[in-house]
Amino acid sequence: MAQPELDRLKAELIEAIAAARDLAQLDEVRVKALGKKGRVSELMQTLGAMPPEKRKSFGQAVNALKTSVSEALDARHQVLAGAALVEKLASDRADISLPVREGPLAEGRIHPVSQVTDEITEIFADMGFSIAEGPDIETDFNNFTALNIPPEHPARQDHDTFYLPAAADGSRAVLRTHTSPVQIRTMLVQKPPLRIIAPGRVYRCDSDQTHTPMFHQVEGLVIDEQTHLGHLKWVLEEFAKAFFEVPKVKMRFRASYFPFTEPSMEVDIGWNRRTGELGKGGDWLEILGSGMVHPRVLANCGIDPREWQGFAWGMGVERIAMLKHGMTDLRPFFESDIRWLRHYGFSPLAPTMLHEGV
Ligand code: 2NL
Repeated sequence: MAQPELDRLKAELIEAIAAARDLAQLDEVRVKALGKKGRVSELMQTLGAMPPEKRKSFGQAVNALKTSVSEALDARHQVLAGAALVEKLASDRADISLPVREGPLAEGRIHPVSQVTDEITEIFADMGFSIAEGPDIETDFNNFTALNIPPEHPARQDHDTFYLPAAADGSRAVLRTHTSPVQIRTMLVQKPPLRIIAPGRVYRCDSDQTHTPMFHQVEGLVIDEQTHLGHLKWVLEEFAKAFFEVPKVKMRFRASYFPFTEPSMEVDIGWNRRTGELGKGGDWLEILGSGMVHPRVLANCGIDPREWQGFAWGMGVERIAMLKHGMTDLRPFFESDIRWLRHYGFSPLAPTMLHEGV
């Protein structure tokens, strides 16, 4: 190939470079010219077959062509890249008015059972109670016998107990039907005075509109030398004011029966059926059961009832959550329906509202 042909090729390639409208087209031109099988590379490959005297000058000419084409490609690349950037800046706008998408901490919700358990526990913790926990699978002694519910006692039937298969010695473990066994365990290993609160899951073989086979309780226990019914009433009144966030609460202590307390009392708070207000009004809502610890229960736990006395109470977490938050149905607590959770769940970022009314 002679110089005029090389010049023509150069002109042709330079024209193609100038004609490239964008970076993709320019790259096509680059590959066709300088790529492995491109026009310039093809010329380079012909060098080997040339006589040495021609090879040198032709090689220099092809190299010059290659340099010119490379420079033209670079220059065009700069122009096209600049134009591409200008276009991107013009079209690619960040919409800074777009709201930030909420992360898991803002979008997740705390289940009402967790929220209400924490609120109850915190109120008693503020009064000086310690939190005690125990296993869901209990011995028959801790769940029943120690609590003055011997094997033939009719209250065993009321509890609708889930029994585990009998062990080799004939003993049968149970799913605890209340969190009282946690208090029994504490009394068996700690010396009084005691002030403990026992939150947790409990199980009863019962399932309908108002009962689920698993639910939650918080129980409380005070053991001291002189502690009496007046202390029980004060503690529960302070609790009701803090929990229901009211400065005053109308309360009623109604005589009742539990095998593990004597006397036993159910506690109601005032309720205005029309407005839904809690703490006042002409109607009553039961919130918990309570009483003075039965002397036999103390004796069963190695505590001398002539030296010590105490009071205890127990409340259902779902029930008290429903009262506070105007929920009408128990079942959605355990259905994991995201719409219910969004509606009734609590934001982890919301400040706590405890003691507002106190
Ligand atoms: C209720 C009633 C109650 C207790 C629980 C208790 C525990 C010990 C000794 C004596 Cl170790 N009592 N707990 C006392 C009275 C009532 O619960 O209706 N709960 C939902």
